[in-house]
Amino acid sequence: MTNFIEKTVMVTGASSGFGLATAKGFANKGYKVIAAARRRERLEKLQAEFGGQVYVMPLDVTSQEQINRMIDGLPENFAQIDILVNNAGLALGLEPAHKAELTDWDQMVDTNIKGLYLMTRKILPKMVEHKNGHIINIGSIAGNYAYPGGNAYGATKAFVKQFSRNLRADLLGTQVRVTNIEPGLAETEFSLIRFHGDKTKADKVYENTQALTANDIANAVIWAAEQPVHVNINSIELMPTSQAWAALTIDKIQG
Ligand code: NDP
Ligand code: 8X3
Repeated sequence: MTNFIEKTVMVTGASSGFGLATAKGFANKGYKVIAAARRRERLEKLQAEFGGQVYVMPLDVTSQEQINRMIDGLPENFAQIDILVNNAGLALGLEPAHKAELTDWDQMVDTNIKGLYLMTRKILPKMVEHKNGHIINIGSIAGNYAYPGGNAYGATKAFVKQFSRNLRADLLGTQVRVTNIEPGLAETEFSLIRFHGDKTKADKVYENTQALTANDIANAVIWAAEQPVHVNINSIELMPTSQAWAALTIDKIQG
């Protein structure tokens, strides 16, 4: 551990991927970290690495009751959250809309939209009261560009984009900052979850290419957080060099 900065960052989805890398990145820089996710045992490993600098919060962000109880129950030395990284989220399925599972859509909406706004609404008032805070949301390029099978997932990330912008409009004059990080292809457990545990299918997504890493996203989050307080990074869209846009497609009548 390096020098201890008296700032507290809360990261949701800190048990894997971007969230884990972000929690570690902040902890390595000396921040106090509240690590939240459903899988407590993974969070405990993080705590074993950093000790009392990390507070483990077993939390399902879709539950308002859990959010209220956990945030209200924070020990005094973690109670003032300076930075909230709303990272918990997931994609489920890559089927076209007419074949998609409604339960998958429900879970994506409950986590990526509702979980994100419940967390924000709970933590924001204290930030505004203290005239200090930073909400960093993890959106996606899927919120900017349509792709086959992106249907509800991309729409949840479009929500994250516009919610982030509208937060900025509401928070003008409060000194509270808002940033939307929009990554492209990044290798984490994301595809394993998307394909309901099918590892062969998940591995294929990252095969023969160089995707972004979780650390690349953590670096973007931490960079945005560490800009001087008069600078608000509205959004960062990042892709691996190996990813770009495709042409629009046209359905031709077969002659
Ligand atoms: P991972 O699957 O590796 O991590 C997802 C994290 O979200 C896990 O820690 C998981 O923890 C947590 N999570 C999921 N549901 C809940 C819930 N209900 N309550 C609390 N935590 C939850 O994927 P990534 O790191 O890749 O994904 C992180 C974010 O980045 C997501 O919002 C995703 O949409 C976004 N993203 C990912 C991209 C990619 O290509 N990987 C690109 C662009 C955006 P647990 O299961 O323990 O609760
Ligand atoms: C994750 C990136 O392109 O798989 O948000 O939707 S993508």
